[in-house]
Amino acid sequence: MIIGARDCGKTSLANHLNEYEGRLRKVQDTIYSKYTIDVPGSYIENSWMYMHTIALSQDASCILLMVDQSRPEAVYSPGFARVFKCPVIGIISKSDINPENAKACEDQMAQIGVNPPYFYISNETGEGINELKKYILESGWIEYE
Ligand SMILES: Nc1nc2c(ncn2[C@@H]2O[C@H](COP(=O)(O)OP(=O)(O)O)[C@@H](O)[C@H]2O)c(=O)[nH]1
Ligand SMILES: [Mg+2]
Repeated sequence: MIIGARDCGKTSLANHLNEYEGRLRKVQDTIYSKYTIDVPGSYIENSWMYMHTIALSQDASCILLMVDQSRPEAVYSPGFARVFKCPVIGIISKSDINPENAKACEDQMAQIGVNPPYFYISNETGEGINELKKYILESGWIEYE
């Protein structure tokens, strides 16, 4: 399950993980695909909607929690990551831009309660995507054909 603010790159990452090469769809709904649940950014940006994210996480084997390197303002409540029963992986997205924000993103991950290692990924250059896939596969949390 992929969570993060609007435009942080959730759907682009889901497309990479599902090996989908079609057009990038912008929708407000939860998108269930072969390997991913793509959660609307509004569920994260409005803390009163956290219950929806928590409910959806019942179907997830792990959470990919994204922080956007190009917009490092805090979007999650402190400690939010600790509500999930499944493992939470910290993803710092858009690693191709604003590298000066990397430290702020890692500080934010720690605030949210996500433990390292954090994965820097770029949907544009492909940086970090294979490493992330390998990490998830080797974890044994999901079956990936
Ligand atoms: N530079 C850069 N842009 C990205 C990256 N990932 C997504 N984008 C762009 O950011 C915008 C939002 O991406 P999208 O995947 O729809 O984000 P979502 O709203 O979280 O699902 C789109 O214009 C993407 O092309 C990335 O890794 N680097
Ligand atoms: Mg999206």
